Amino acid sequence: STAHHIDLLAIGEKWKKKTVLPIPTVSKKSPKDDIYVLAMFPYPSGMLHIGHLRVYTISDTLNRFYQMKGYNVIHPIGWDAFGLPAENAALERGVDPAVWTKQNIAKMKQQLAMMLANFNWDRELTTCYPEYYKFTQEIFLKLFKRGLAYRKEAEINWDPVDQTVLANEQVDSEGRSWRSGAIVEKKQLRQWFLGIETFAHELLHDLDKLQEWPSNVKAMQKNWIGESHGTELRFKTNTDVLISAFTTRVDTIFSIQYIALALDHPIVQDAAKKDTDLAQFINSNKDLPNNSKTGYQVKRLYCSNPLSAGAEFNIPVFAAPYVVGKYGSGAVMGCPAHDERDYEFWKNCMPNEPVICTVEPKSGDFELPYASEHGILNSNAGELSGLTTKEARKIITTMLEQKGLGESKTQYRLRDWLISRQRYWGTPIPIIHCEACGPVAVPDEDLPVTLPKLEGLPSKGNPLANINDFVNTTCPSCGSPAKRETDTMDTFMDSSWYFFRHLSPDHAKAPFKFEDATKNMPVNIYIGGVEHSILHLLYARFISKFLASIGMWDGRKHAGEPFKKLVTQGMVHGKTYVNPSNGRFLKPDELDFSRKDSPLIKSTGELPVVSYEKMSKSKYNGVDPADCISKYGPDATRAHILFQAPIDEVLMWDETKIVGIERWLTRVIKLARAFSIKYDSLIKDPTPPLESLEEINFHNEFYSLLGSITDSFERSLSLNTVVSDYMKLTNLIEQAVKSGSVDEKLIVKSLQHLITVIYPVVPSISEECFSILLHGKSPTWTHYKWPRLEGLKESKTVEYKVIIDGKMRCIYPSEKGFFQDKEQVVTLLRSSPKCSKYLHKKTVKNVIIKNNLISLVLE
Ligand code: ANZ
Ligand code: ZN
Repeated sequence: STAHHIDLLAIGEKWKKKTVLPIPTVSKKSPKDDIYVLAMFPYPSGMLHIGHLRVYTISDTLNRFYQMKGYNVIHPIGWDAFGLPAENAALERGVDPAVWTKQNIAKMKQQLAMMLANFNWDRELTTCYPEYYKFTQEIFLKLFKRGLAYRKEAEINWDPVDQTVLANEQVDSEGRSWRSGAIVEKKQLRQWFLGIETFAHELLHDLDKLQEWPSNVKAMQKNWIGESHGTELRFKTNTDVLISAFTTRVDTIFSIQYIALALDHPIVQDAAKKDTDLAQFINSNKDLPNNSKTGYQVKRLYCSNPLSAGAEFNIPVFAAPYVVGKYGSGAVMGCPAHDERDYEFWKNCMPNEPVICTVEPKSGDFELPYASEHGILNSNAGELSGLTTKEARKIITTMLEQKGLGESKTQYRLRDWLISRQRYWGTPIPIIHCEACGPVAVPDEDLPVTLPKLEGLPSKGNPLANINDFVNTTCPSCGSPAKRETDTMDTFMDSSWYFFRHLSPDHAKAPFKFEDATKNMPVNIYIGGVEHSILHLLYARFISKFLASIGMWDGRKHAGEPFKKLVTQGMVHGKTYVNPSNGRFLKPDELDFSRKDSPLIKSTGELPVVSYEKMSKSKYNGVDPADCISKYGPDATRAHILFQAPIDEVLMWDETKIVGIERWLTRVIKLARAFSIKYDSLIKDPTPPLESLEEINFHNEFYSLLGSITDSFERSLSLNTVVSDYMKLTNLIEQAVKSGSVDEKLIVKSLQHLITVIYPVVPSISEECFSILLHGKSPTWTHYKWPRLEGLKESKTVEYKVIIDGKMRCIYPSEKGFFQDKEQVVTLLRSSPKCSKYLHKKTVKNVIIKNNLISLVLE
C-alpha cells in the first residue's frame, strides 16, 4: 500500500529464520542463577489451539524477561502423549497410535516455532517413549514396594461404550462418561490403587505454605481433600458383628433411631445372600442418586446405643442408597431430629414413628429437624443434659473411648487413586501375577515393560489382554509360568512427575538426578489451565512429596511441594453470532462483514446477536492460531493475546482489535527509522543532561513506566499492563520528539530502552528495530540487558498555578520558594508576559500561597 506501510508479518518471518539470540551466559557467582518457568505440557492432538497460544505466550514472555535479567532460565516443553484420544483417533484412522502421536508432535513443533516460543529443546520429553515410561514404571514400583500401590476389588465405573473403567472424576453429575457420554455402569473389578490417602493430611495442611498460589485453587484442593473432625463409634449388634460409623455430631448420640448402611456394605451384601427381597432392593436401587430417601430394613438385625445403660438391641438397621459406600465406614448413625437427610429418610420409611429430639437452641422456638451444631442437650440426654453441643462432643467421645466403643477421628473425603485402565495406549503396569507368589514387581533390569506393537486394534476391551506373547511370562520370583498385568496407568500418572525429568532429561540410571532436582525444584512459575486445579495438581503434589519422602530429592525447604508460584490462565472465548429469529449459530460465510461496525445476516439483512463463548465447532466461533499468526505475524499476535485481558481472566478474542497493536508496533518501527542516522552520535553519552523542566518530567515519566513494567513482570504478572505501558512509553517518546524541548540524546537513550524492554513480548520487532539503529547489523545480548531503573529527579522548578478571582489564569514556572513576601509575588507576576494582562490596571487585595497554588483576589 503506502510507502510507509510496514510489513509486520515479513519482519516476524525474517527474524524467525535467524536462530533467536544466543542464550546469555550467566555469571556463576550469582546466587540466583537458575529460574524454572514451566507451562503445562500439551497433549499432542496435532493442532496448536488458542489455549496453547495463550499459555506458551505467557511462559515464553517470562522466559525472555528472566533471560534479560541475567538468569539461566529453564523453560522446557514435552508431550503428554498417552491417553484415550490417541487410541480413539488411531481406531478411526486405522493407524498405530505411536505413529499418529509422532506425526502430531512434529506438526505441533512447527506451530510452536511460528509463535516464536523459545524452549529448551534439549530438555524435551515424550511420555509415550520407552525412555520416559521406563521411569514412570520405576516410580510405580517404588510405591508398590512400600505398600502404596496395591490391588483391590472395587466397584468401579464402567463405560460401556469405551469399554473401560473411569475414575469418579471422569463421571459427570448426571452419571455420564466425560468422553463417550454413555451412562456409566457399576461393576466389581480388581483394580490398582495408589495410596494418596496416606498423604491427605500433608496435602491439605501444606496448602498453607503455598503463598503464591491463587486462593481459589487452594480452596478447590482443600474441598477435594475434605477434612472432617469427628468421632468413629462402634455399635454392638444382636449378632457377633460390630458396626462402625463416622459422625461429626456425636453430641446427637441420644437421638439415634436407626443405623443406615451403604448398599455395598459387607453386612448388607452378606444379608442379601439370605434375603432375596434385599438383593432385589440393592439391584434396583444401586444407581439411584444420593438424595433418594428409600431404604430397606435388614431383617433380624438390631444395634444397641453405646451409651444406653440397659444396652437393649432396639435400633433397626437399614440398607439405604443415600449412604455413600466410599466415605467414612459406609454407615450413618441416623438422627432424624438433627439431620435433614435423616429426617426425610425416617419420615419416608417410618412415617408412624416419633422423632426424638435431644438438642435444642439456647432459647427461642425451633422446628425439627434442628440441624444446627450449636445448642444445649435437653432432658432426653439424661445426666448430660444442660451441656453445650461442643462440650458434649468432647465428653461423649471420652466416654466411648473408655468403653472401647469409639474414638475421635479425622476423616478425609479423598480416596486412594484408582490408576488402572483397561486400555492399550498407556504405561504398562510393571507387575507379573504368579499363582504361588501373587503380584510380583518386574525386576528393575527388565524395565521398561514395553508396549507390544499392535496389528490392527480390536475395537472393544483391552487389547493387551489378547496378545499372548505379552501376557505369558515367567515369575521373576519362583520361575513358574505367570501372567503379565495387562492394565495400563492413568495418564495423570505420566504427568505427575514430568517436571523432574525435564531437569535430568538424559539421565539413564534413574528418573532424575538428586542434585538436579534439589537444585531446581520447586518449579518457580507453573502456568496452566484452571481445569487442572484439582486432579493434576493434587497428583503432582502427591508424587513429589512421595519422592521427597524416600529421599529421591531434598524438598525440605518447600515441604516437598513441586510448584512455588502457580498461574492459572483463563480461557479464550470466541465471538459467536446467533440468528435472533431462530436462535441458530451462524457460520462466518452466512454473514456480511462489509459494514464497518457490525456484520449483517446475508439472507435476511438482520443484525445477529453477538456474544463471546467457549470455542466449539458447533458454534463456528473457533480461531486457529496458525491463521492468525500468518495474517498478522507472531509479534502482533503475542502482544494482542496478552493485551486483551489479565492472564487469569477469560479472554474475549476479537481479531478486529489487533489493528491497535499493529498501529503501535508500526509507530515503534517509525521511531527507530527516524533516529537511525543520528543514533551513533547521540547514544554515545550515557548520561544525557536533565536541565529543563520538560526533560525532568520526561525522565520521571519514563522511569516510572519502566518501573511499572519491571514490577508487572516480577510481581503482579499483569502482562496486559505491560503492553499498555509499552504503548504509553511510545507515546511519551513521540510527544517529546514533537515538542522539541527534550534533548535528542535523552530521547534516543529512552528509545533504545523501549526497544530493549519490548523484547519479551515482541521479540522480532525488537530485533528489527535494533537492526535499523545498527544499520543492518543484528543486535546481540549486550543490547538486551534489562535497563537499570534510574531514580526520579526532583525538579528545582515548580509550576505555580495562578488563580485570579477563583479562575485558573496561567502557569508561572519558578524556583521553589521564590517568593519572600506577597508584594514581591505580585510584582513578579505583573512582569510575567503570561500573567501581566490579568493584572493590568488592577489592584490586588489579597494573596494566598499554598503549595503550588497562588491565589489572588482583586479589588
Ligand atoms: C450423625 C449426625 C447427626 C450427623 C447430625 C450429622 C448431623 P462430613 O462433615 O461431610 O464429614 N455420614 C457419615 N458417613 C457417611 C456416608 N458414608 N454417607 C453419607 N453420610 C455419611 O459429614 C459427616 C456426617 O455425614 C456424619 O455426621 C454422618 O451424619 C454423615 F445431627 O452423623 B452425621
Ligand atoms: Zn512366583
